[in-house]
Amino acid sequence: MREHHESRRPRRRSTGLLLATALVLAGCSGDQSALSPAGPYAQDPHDLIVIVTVIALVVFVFVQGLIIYSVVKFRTRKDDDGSLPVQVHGNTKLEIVWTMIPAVILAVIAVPTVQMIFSTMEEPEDEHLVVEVIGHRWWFEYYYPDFDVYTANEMVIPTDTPVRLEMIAGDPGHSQDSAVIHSFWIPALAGKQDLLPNHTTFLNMQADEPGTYLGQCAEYCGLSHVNMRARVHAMEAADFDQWVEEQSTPAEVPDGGPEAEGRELFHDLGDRQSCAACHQVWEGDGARSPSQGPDLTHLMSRDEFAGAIVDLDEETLRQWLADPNSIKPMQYEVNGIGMPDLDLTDDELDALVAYLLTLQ
Ligand code: HEC
Ligand SMILES: [Cu+2]
Repeated sequence: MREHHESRRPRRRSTGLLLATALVLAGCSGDQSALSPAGPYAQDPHDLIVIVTVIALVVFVFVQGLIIYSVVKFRTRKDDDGSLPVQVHGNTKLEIVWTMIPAVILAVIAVPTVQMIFSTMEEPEDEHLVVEVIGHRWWFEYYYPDFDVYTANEMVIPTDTPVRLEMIAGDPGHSQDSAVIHSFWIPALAGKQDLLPNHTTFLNMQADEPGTYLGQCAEYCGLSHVNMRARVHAMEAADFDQWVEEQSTPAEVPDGGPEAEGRELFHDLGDRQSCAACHQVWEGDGARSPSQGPDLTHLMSRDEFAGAIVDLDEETLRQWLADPNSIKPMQYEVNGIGMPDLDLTDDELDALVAYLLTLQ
């Protein structure tokens, strides 16, 4: 029995290893992968990855080949008398050669790599769209300066147009000096670039085809780093123009019912902090301005919320308002980061959710 068990174990282990390897490799392509580029600013780095990998493979096969050759050729034979082979020291020619080869390979790879780093960041020559990306704990805010449009979590872009991201990190209502570094990465559309406090960084992005491209914050940024995702919806130019049109329209003011009650509460929660203190619902008067939390003017035009981690519907919205920490651990009580739990009553929740659902 015991023997039987022992003999089976290695086999099972290798099957597990094989499965694990297959799973890991399966993760290399698909919705969120630099190996499935969907635009020029992702295609060029991808091609560079392929070239570097091929060079590495050639070196690997060559070196491994030499090792295997030596192991086989110079193995201990039956008639071996146990004496050491001739010892060779300090062959200057050889040493220069095997120092030069890697140095030359690295120098050759460095040229396109450095060029690539610049080309993915410098201002595109073609007409392009500018989107400001602001990394907050723990969600991405997007501002379109050309249209004065704010949105969050889901960026919308036209296809076949270079998009220039101007990126910075910061938590509204807090000093820039307390902000943390984030990193914006939509692998199928662009390279990866850090968002820094007090310093703007740039990244170019472009989608060839309409679709939804997934990404996330790629730099550890605290408690809810894992809950900081991003997605990009790319659409044909006409659809994009329509989206801009909709986003530039002020929110409608409900004229009665629980929706109107919800709007009242949104602006006034008695001795608790009002929603409007942190969220903008732009009703057409004055300029739009950034707020501490995501702009909610057209909240319901988005698919998910809270850092693009949950589907946006009536039920999840209600849960978020009732107990935001149950969806996303935040630190509001500790350092004012994130969305506070406002101890809303059931009636208040009903009215607020009814109101939020009107923000199409
Ligand atoms: C102290 C500031 C603050 C107050 C007050 C506040 N929120 Fe928030 N809210 C936030 C922040 C910050 C986020 C983003 C949290 C995250 O995703 O990490 C958020 C997220 C949200 C979201 C999700 C938006 C999205 O696109 O991800 C909704 C909806 C929302 N709040 C509604 C409300 C409502 C309704 C109230 C009033 C009952 C309210 N908030 C009060 C700061 C606040
Ligand atoms: Cu982050």
